Amino acid sequence: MLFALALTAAAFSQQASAHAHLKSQYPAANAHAEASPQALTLTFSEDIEPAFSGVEVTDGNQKAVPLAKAERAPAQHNQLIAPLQQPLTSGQYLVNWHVLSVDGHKTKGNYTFSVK
Ligand SMILES: [Cu+2]
Repeated sequence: MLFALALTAAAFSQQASAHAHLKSQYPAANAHAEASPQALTLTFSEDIEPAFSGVEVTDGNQKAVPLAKAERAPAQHNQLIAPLQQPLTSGQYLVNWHVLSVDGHKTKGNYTFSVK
């Protein structure tokens, strides 16, 4: 009984201190995409607040790539989707993301991918 309670408490405190870390993304980090994606999709370890979360992309010349405002996926609150306003041309891209997780913690990071 005590053991079970201790386990529950441990699981709960781990949950409470978890931040939104980037779990997976499309196109994948370091991927060489065959063609331009229609949107960037970032999936986090925790649910996020879309109003305080965003994605910026720059090309190989550090020029900003036009993106529509990133939205949280309607049925998956840990997923951020940033539609591209025009197809990406061949080259290397840097993705900078920042999110506010529902527990109130901010996290950010970046990764690159390229389009053939
Ligand atoms: Cu947190």
